[in-house]
Amino acid sequence: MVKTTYLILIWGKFLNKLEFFYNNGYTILENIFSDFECEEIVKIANDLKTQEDYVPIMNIHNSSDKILKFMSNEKILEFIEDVFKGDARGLQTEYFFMPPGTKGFSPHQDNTYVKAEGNTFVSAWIALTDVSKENGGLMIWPETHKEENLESRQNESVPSKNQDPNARKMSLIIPEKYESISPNISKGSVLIIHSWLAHASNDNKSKENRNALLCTYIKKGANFRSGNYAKRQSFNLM
Ligand SMILES: O=C(O)CCC(=O)C(=O)O
Repeated sequence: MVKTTYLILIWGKFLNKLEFFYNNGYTILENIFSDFECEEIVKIANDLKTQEDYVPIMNIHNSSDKILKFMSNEKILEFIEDVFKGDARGLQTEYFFMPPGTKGFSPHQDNTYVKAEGNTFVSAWIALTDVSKENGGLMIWPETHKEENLESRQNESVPSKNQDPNARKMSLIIPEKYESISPNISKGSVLIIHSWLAHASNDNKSKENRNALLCTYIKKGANFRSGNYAKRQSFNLM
């Protein structure tokens, strides 16, 4: 009986997260990875880094089975497959070192680029260090996913050192009624982002790297745009 009550409580907690996600366009899955696991991923990325600068590594899962396994985490997949109501496959990864002074991404919606239909595409942004507004944490505009495809305008100044070359080219035009928040996310926790949620990142004003791994998922069989820079490809998870 105690066991059944416990299971119902856990189930209820999980259902609430899903409901929260549908209403707000995001949710945070707390403490999914240990400090040790996060540090292992940071070390893999640092060892894979070949160039002098800290430009993010696109599709880092292609160079490391550990990262593929990391993104195949059972709790993340369980949540995402509940959103999809079907099987998930990997789509893209990007590793961010974000050293001190790096400028953040401009506001955008991931699905502007991926062009997936309905609930068939979701992003999971994994904090590998404790993140806040101060050190480049994400800025999100809750409920903007309900607007679906918003317009963007071209930014005037584009270049930014140690950043994805597309990170600051365009800025989403977000209706004034939405307010942004910059949630603190602890190392090893995961921000699940709806395909149409408006988000950006703060500049890193701290003295340390802001390490994070973006993992994106597509529902099995769903269509998507591959993209010239991201070169998305649906792949099997572990
Ligand atoms: O990690 C970041 O600073 C932003 C990542 C992001 O928003 C994205 O890749 O869509």
